[in-house]
Amino acid sequence: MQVQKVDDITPKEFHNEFYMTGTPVVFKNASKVWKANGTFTPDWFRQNYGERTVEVKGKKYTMREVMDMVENSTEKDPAPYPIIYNIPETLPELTPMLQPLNLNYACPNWLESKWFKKGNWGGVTELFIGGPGGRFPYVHLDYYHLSAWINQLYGEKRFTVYPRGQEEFLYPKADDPWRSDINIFEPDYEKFPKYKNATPIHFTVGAGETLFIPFGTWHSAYSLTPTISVAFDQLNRKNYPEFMKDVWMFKKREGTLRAIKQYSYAWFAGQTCKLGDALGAKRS
Ligand SMILES: O=C(O)CCC(=O)C(=O)O
Ligand SMILES: [Fe+2]
Repeated sequence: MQVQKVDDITPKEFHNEFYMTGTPVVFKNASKVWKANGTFTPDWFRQNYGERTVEVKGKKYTMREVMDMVENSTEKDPAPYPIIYNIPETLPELTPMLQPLNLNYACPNWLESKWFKKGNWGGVTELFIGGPGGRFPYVHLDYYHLSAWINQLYGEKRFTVYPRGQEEFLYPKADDPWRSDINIFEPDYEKFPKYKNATPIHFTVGAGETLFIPFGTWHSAYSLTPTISVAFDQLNRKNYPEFMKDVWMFKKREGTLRAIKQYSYAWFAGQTCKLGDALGAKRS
């Protein structure tokens, strides 16, 4: 299997060929509808948001320091990865440059409705910054079975995805079954012998390209150059049943009463969004 790169497909074609079948795909220029496309560069961030701070592994950095770090990053001595800015909270000025957030493909997206924005279940739009040698720390499934949209706006990242159904080769952690401890760069086959059967698919996503990772797809990323990307998540009736299971499982950690409350809320929000879909709600 390979990950296809597509250009100018219609939303309907995307829906039928990739969304419904849960197939990862790279759009060559879906993010051209965003002002951010072509604008986001290290210098642009230095000039406009140079003093905006972010915490990485317990240490605070300014945007200027972040950009210096990733531009000086090497495979031997990589900058920390990922460096993540929560856009609505720390860089809200970027939001108008990311419209329509759904790129006219990630529709419907219940995370854009006011019902789910109030919830506490991931789904925040994030700015990812990295440099050469930066590895996402583990192979994983995204929490809450959300589908992910990763928009590469500057530089190149190498992604690895696994066809669905290879769970047993990836050894999900007992206490955190969304993650694996396998180092995919140097797998320890003695510890993880079944990993030999896994068939990772590697591919590069370059500036202007967008990667769609359907829920339930194990994946990881590796920064090849200084990179800037914007990631957002998608929820709708397709991943909603799995989402609800995760809501229960995660909220249960905070106590049964809280789980019941949150689950009920998410159930109600889901019914409202289903109705909204049927009535053709515009959410962006
Ligand atoms: O580094 C990346 O772009 C991958 C990010 C990712 O998979 C995640 O945040 O869940
Ligand atoms: Fe992920």
